[in-house]
Amino acid sequence: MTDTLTSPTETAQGGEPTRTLDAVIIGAGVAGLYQLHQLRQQGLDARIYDAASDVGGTWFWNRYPGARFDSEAYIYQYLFDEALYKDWSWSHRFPDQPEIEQWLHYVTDRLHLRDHITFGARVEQATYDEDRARWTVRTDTGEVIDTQFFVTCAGMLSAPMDHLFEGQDSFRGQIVHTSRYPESGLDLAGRRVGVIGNGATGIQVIQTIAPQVGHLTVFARTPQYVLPMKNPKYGDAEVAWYKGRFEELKQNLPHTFTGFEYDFVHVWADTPPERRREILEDIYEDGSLKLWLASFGEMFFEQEVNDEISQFVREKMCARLKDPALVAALVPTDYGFGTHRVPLEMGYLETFHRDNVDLVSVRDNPIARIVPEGIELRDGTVRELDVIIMATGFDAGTGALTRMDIRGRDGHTIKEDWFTEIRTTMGLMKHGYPNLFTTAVPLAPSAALCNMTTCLQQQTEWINDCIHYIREHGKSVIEPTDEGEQAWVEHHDETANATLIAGTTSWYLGSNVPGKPRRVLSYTGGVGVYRDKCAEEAAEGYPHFAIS
Ligand code: NA7
Repeated sequence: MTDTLTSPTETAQGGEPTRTLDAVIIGAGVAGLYQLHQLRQQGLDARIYDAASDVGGTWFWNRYPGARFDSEAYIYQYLFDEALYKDWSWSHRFPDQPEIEQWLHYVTDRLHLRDHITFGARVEQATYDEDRARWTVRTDTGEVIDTQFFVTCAGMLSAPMDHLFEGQDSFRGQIVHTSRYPESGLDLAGRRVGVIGNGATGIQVIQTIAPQVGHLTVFARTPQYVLPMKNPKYGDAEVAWYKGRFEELKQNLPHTFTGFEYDFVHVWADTPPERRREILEDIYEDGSLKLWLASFGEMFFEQEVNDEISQFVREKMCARLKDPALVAALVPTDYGFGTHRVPLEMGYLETFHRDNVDLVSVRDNPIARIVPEGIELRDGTVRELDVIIMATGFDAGTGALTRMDIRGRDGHTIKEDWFTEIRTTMGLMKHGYPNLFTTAVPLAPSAALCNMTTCLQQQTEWINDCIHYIREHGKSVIEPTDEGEQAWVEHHDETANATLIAGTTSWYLGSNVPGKPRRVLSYTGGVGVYRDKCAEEAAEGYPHFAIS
């Protein structure tokens, strides 16, 4: 373990460091907390830096009305410690943000992590010094950290798309992105509120605030396939039931296709047509993401299967909508079910039947600008508003790191590299950036298609084992080879391009960010397969990496 006193060594860009560490971790969310715990357990002087004022990551920032899980709480869990799992009891199947935030406080305190986290410090810059084989990491609070390992646990959906419209600053009312919603909330009672966006976030906001506001105007562009959530309260019996399944979940979750407890058990081709409908009806009634993640796997690969399942979901949605204009604006017809992120909802569609709610389809008449009074559309009409809530999404997977200045070997910068082409080695490292480890970045399931706790535990454990291996073998530096990275990128693309997702347009391919190179962000070979490939790489002594 190195000393945390100021080192006399010069840092990469000159100047003495204010602190010397073995490992800097960015982010005190699900991944960062567990990474810190593991690295400290193996004896490293590791520290988290986080711009937030407390732990939580995604669950710190996303405190908008209605924010909640749509993974079942008992699987959105750490499974490395049975007592940690069993000593926390969830109140609902899909709890809300305040409870999730409290759970992460519980984890932090149980693992005694708080003293090893610097809050309120955003990492802005990091430079790799090849001669010293060390990183210099700089924060916006003036800390300069000299570290051997640099691990980013900065979240896949943490860089908000919050400056999208001309005139945003001219708005006379309040304007807020969902991931920057104030902790004290906003007073919406009696006010004219506009929500831009109807992705998973917008849907949660819309259904929650509609009864609270004076008038709600929803600006929706692309319709979403939605599934109704069933969210029972958990009493002692339910809590005992899921806790009793700890071992089973621990064995099962890491090996399913998406890190959920359920998997694709039905095969369309082997199922008689009348039975298919029964299966879909049955799974639909579960009130979870099961219809998407555990019905017929062929829906991701075969257009005809996808067409039939899409039609099933459309029928369910249409049956709940009274007005053909709402059907036209809210029910998707030009992409297939499951090829975009599927949101769970509670009364979202019925919200549009309320007298105080208006739907403005901005597909053919887009938002032109924000003006002092509200939102102006291309046809010149202005919707007057007191509050605008931007549920406009994130620069997913890459944004957290491209918004920092990260400089690797030979003048490589993450920003330039990923604006040219998005490449990683298994989403865990990147050629040109020795000793930089990444989580929740592209080309791994944790970039989108995963129950995040399952994937982040696996990634941080892989990183921890890798660092252990290097130290145990008397080595100090690891970096993926160019050929190794190329092999992973080719495998990723081959797998992704076989899916129907590859032909769509959403944040899954970075299409929501101007200039972002197009690539399916998430590895689509499955969580279990990905895990096996990562484990194989380690077991074989990291053949796609150079270690020195
Ligand atoms: P999403 O799913 O990226 O949704 C963003 C929404 O904002 C979506 O409806 C967009 O419409 C809309 N949007 C973005 N820009 C505009 C403009 N310029 N005009 C009108 N509408 C716009 O983000 P979420 O936060 O909902 O969800 C992200 C993930 O967080 C989610 O999948 C969960 O995993 C948690 P578009 O679809 O682009 O037409």
